[in-house]
Amino acid sequence: MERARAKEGRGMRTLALVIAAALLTVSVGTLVAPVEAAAPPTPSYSVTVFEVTLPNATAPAFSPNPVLIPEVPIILNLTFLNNDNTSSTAQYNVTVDNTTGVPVVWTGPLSAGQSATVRLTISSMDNVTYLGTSFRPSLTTSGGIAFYDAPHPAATGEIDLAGGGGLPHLHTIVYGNTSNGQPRFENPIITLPEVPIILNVTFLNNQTVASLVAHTFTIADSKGAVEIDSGLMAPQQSVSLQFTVNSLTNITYKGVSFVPQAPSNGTAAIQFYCIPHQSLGMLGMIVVGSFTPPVVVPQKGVLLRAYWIGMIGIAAMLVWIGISYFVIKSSSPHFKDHSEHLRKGLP
Ligand SMILES: [Cu+2]
Repeated sequence: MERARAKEGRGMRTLALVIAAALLTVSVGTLVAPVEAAAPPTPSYSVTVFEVTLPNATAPAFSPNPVLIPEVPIILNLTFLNNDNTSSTAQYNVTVDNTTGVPVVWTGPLSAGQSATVRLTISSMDNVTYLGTSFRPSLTTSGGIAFYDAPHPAATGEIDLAGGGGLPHLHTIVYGNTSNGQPRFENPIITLPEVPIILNVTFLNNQTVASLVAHTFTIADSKGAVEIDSGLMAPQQSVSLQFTVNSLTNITYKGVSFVPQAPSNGTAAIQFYCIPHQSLGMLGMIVVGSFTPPVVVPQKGVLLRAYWIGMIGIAAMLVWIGISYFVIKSSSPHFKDHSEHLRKGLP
């Protein structure tokens, strides 16, 4: 009888040890297993590219060119606008070929005033995904992703990574015109992907020749003194101005640096304006980025894996307490089977 009981006690202890070891293994295994982090969302960047044939130009051109993206991977929302005068019958498009010369991205033909947006996931300069298809884009000699207007092959452009190496360079066209009877810049916001940057602005007075309305593209310093000025441009005249935007509070033009005027409403931007129509609201601004960094929503509570580690830990502890109880009880010399108690009439 005593021997059987001792054997039972040993069996109990062995069983307890096996269970404890199993639980410990599970707990440690769960703790050691890496918590997989969710892949960071891809940031997005929106830019509008105009294609226009400027007065006295022999071929249409893209603006801005290059299209600068702040980083890769990125989702580029590229809006393409045929910005020719509505009297033009030319149809433009944006096309991106793969390395074997097959067009993969194509906006379709767009008449003057029409626009289309393509959404490109640029994983790297060698990998672009469009409409679910990944391909290796044709690159320019400077390493940018090449695009062109299929019926007007002289119009070429590229998508480049801003930064790296020397200062990035952005060329853009700003149009002066009349909108709803008011003198206005057609595209009043120049978006820079980053600063410092060399900005080349081609200013075109897009009024009809018959209108006789002249405009300027002007940037003043913080005290209101004119620093960069196109001079009065007659309708359909254009001029290019190049300056370095070191920051939104520092511009270098022709070797002279100055603090540019900011919009009066306090926006972090550089204001530009038309001298004769400033008081009528012919204003524009240069900003940094319509770049949307990925939004990581902070989550309440704990990660599911951490939750289960906790639950398993608590369960393992409770089970271990229970096992300990039986181990201690069965190894005690005072141990009596409960049925023995009952037989003797004890509680
Ligand atoms: Cu004006």
